[in-house]
Amino acid sequence: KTANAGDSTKTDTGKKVKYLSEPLISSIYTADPSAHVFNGKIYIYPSHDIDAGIPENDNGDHFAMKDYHILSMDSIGGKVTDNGVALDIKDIPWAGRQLWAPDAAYKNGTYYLYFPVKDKKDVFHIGVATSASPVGPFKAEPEPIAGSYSIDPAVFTDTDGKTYMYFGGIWGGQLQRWISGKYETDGSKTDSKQENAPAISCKVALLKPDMKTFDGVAKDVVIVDSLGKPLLTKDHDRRFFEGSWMHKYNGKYYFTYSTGDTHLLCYAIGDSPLGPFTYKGVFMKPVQGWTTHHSIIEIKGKWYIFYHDTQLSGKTHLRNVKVTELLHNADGSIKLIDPFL
Ligand code: FUB
Repeated sequence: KTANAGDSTKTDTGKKVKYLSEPLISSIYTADPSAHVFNGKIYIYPSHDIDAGIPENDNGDHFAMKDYHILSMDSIGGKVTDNGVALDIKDIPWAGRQLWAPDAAYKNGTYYLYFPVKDKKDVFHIGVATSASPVGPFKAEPEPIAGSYSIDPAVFTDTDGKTYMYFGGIWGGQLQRWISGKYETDGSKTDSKQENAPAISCKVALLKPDMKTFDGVAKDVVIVDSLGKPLLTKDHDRRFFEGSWMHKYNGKYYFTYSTGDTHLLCYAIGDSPLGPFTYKGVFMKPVQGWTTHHSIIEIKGKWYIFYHDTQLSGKTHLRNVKVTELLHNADGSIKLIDPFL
């Protein structure tokens, strides 16, 4: 498949539009791009979307991915290389199905790939695999990270060297089934069902220096409104759904995430990587396709957002990753991005 710069297409609403940016690669479908700068080069850790022939449903069964390919580029706008299979589901001893959005980190000569996958009982956990190369191949640990559950790991190393993992996603990501501390097999398919209660939070865990284990039990990433009150379950335009990321800008911690069924990317700012975070607003309008998932990096003094849409396929489970500049305003707010011109 090829994409021509400036292609216009019909969105889900039937309106003709032009995209803000073009797919980074069109030889395979890629999504959920977690970008990092290692040794001055850009590496993108995406999901590798495939058509497994599974009908679309609210559980996300149609996202039936089986391996990861890591993309690399020397600079924004430069050639994008697909570095081939970095990890295959068949080489993860505990995995059942659905390799979803991964992330990566580097420490002391080793690259760590963090990945969510359902175990053989169909319960999502997060695993870790290691390699001496940023593009793999990666070797998976025999078990998931103890105390991990749900999806969408996002790993952030602070300027003091401490590394945190943010994780979780409601609905198909199963986070709502862990409210009691144990997985409820017949639990809710969506959220807590308590409309006026605080929304289910993303989780955050400090990683031990080995980068493979949690240092204690994961905690809630609390998002409050301008009055200091936690966002509520019914607040679908603002509450956390999935796809978290963390970046630090001017000494403040920016927790960014997707609102899922309302298709927005939002941000909340805090004074600590553990929060609480005050909701600030939407920074990206809905993309084409149901899901929206991003990462944010700084390179050569500029900030960029990596994201995905469905420009190449028009199908929600066959996505393509993109990049565009992200601007912080003088007051610390993020300039709203419209993925369509
Ligand atoms: O790619 C599968 C799932 O779709 C991800 O885990 C979510 O964040 C959403 O993008």
